[in-house]
Amino acid sequence: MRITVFTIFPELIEAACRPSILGAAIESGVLTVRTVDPRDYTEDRHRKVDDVPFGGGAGMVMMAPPIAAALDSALAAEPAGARKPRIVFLTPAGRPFQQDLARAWAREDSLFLVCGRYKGIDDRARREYATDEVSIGDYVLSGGELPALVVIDAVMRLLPGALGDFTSAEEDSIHSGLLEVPQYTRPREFRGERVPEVLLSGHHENIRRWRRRAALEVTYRRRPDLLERAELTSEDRMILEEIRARSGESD
Ligand code: 9D3
Repeated sequence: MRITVFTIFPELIEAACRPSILGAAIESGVLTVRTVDPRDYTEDRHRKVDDVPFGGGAGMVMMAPPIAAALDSALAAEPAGARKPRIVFLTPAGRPFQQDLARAWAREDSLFLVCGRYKGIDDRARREYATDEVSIGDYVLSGGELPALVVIDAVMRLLPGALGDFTSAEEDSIHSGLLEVPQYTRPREFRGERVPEVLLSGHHENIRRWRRRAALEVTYRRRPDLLERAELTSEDRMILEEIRARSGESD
């Protein structure tokens, strides 16, 4: 897969995408990340990429022409006959980026990630090019670069062959929309707290059941909204009824 990040801070993306940091996917060549700097597509002496907003207001808006020229150049450089890249604009007004999007995007050949700064990007660039628009959450950042890295990390770990010991099929079955179960490693006792006995038993079926119950319990308590979308078996539903009944007793 090829990911192209459009940013006026290429060093920020490149530093984080060094093979030693982003790991196996880049090292093995399954993923290549490159940057395109809209500043290199300006035509004025000052290489200006932003300007004051029409209608007034504080802050600067990224101009459409340098971004458009950068995108046109990268689109023209795509391999002949390749599938069209998704052109993703990172914006606070985008749809929430979630695991289902990461899964879908991991199947693409080429992704363009367009980062804004300041007060965002001239809306005409978005209307002309964006195939997708995503936000990574309801908090204000200073630009789309960290969100782009979040997208890269989430997609990268789903690429076939990216993680030696973890396939996306496993990810789907293990994750299934629930929160993670508590994990333990040595020592067996830490400040008087012992590791749950069942995990030391070697009884795989009991361990599987304990973990499933723990995942259902932690999800019920902290993120009950996730249970509506989770893939639940009839056994899960029975366990949940029990958890609900028990939590009702203690209220
Ligand atoms: C004036 C209204 N602001 C929107 C809340 C404008 C604005 C603020 C911050 C426009 C861009 C930005 C910079 N943020 C991003 O580009 C961004 C972002 C974010 O701030 N939070 C979560 N996800 C994302 S994706 C891109």
